[in-house]
Amino acid sequence: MDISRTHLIEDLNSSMEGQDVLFGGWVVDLRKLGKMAFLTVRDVTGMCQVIVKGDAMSLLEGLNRQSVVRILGKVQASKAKDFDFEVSAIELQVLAKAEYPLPIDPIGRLESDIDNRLNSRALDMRNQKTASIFKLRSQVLASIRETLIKRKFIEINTPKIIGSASEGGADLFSLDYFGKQAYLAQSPQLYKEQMTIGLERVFEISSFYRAEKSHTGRHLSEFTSVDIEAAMMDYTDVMDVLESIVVDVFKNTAENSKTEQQDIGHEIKIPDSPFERVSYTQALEELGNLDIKLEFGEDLQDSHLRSLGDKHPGFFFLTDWPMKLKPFYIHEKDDDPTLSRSFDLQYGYLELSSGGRRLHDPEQLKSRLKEQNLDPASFEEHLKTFGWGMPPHSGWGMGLDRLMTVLIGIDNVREVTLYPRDPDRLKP
Ligand code: AMO
Repeated sequence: MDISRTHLIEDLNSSMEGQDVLFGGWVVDLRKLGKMAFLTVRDVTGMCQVIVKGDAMSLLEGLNRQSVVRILGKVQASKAKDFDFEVSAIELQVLAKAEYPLPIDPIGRLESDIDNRLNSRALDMRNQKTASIFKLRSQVLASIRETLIKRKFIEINTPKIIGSASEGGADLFSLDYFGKQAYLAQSPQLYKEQMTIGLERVFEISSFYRAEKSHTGRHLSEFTSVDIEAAMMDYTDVMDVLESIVVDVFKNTAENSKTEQQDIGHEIKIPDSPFERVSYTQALEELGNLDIKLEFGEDLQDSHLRSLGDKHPGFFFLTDWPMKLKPFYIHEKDDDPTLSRSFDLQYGYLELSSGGRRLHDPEQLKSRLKEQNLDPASFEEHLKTFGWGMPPHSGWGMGLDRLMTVLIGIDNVREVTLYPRDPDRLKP
């Protein structure tokens, strides 16, 4: 069966009157009026009206909406108010029938809740709002890659099946690996640091895994992380890289996704920069002024972050966290070793990214592991690379799913993840 097409729907226009075109798509709407029928057909690029008359009418018998058709037709002027041209079908081929009724209404006339849409996720992609979210996600990924490659970062792929934890012991999914204990990577932390030895500036965009029993709009068991690591950069340098990535994402999508913004009903606004920088110590003061008293060294809980977020509603960096709250690989400050060269990027209360300068001295790293009750022996493979001329380096990891929720102004990562995994969802 020939399934080729000469045009995508976005290529068709009223100046092509009289021209024969061959295109395909799914039937969004179908109205029969006596001896003729009006079809609205969509492909991924657009929608057009098709007039069917004569012999082809018999093919429409029992044809449900959302079925896939291929049409050979002639472009002509249209009297319809929504279309300035239409296609008069010469031949119509039904390539795939859709069943009736479908589990969700992909036109979105009947609103389905998120669980029903996730259960029929592939069909949900015919909902233009959903499709636009994932078209935007693709633009965001392209923008991030463009910014990083311009800055001489090299894209890498690190293993997801690993023999020891990258972020310490908690929240690990374990699995049987030919009789040995293995884990799903929580982050590319150790590998990306190692790569600075020869590649200097690396990045990875990939799925990582956290066995957190969290039921929130911002936690997934499998999330997409954008990670960078760079030799000869301090934490403030990689904060600048992060800020330019975020600003570029907003600029590129604001300009190049007018249709998508219309479909999702949200206008993307470019954030002001530079982003505000608030130190942990300042944050404690600000909370103190709100009568929320915290001791130095206490972690900021969700409620504290919400209070800070009310004061700083957009993007801001929270910097210089106490060392005791940070993972073993983070470097202390020279002037005050109780503080770290580290940061989180917040959007209001929401943590989008965390990162910092890393320890690169093998002896310091070994003692830090012991201080944190981690066994240097299980980090042997990692530690040995630090004797091979490990440059000073810094980096960060950013949750792409969380960034997407900010970009499109919603508060559930499940909306921006194709097939989300959380403690209650393993299928489809
Ligand atoms: P961290 O654990 O803070 O740091 O993770 C970095 C960012 O990843 C996102 N994230 C998540 N998103 C959705 N669901 C989750 N369960 C989830 N867990 C984390 C967040 C978070 O800010 N190795 C360090 C980063 C570094 O220092 O380079 C790390 O993994 O947006």
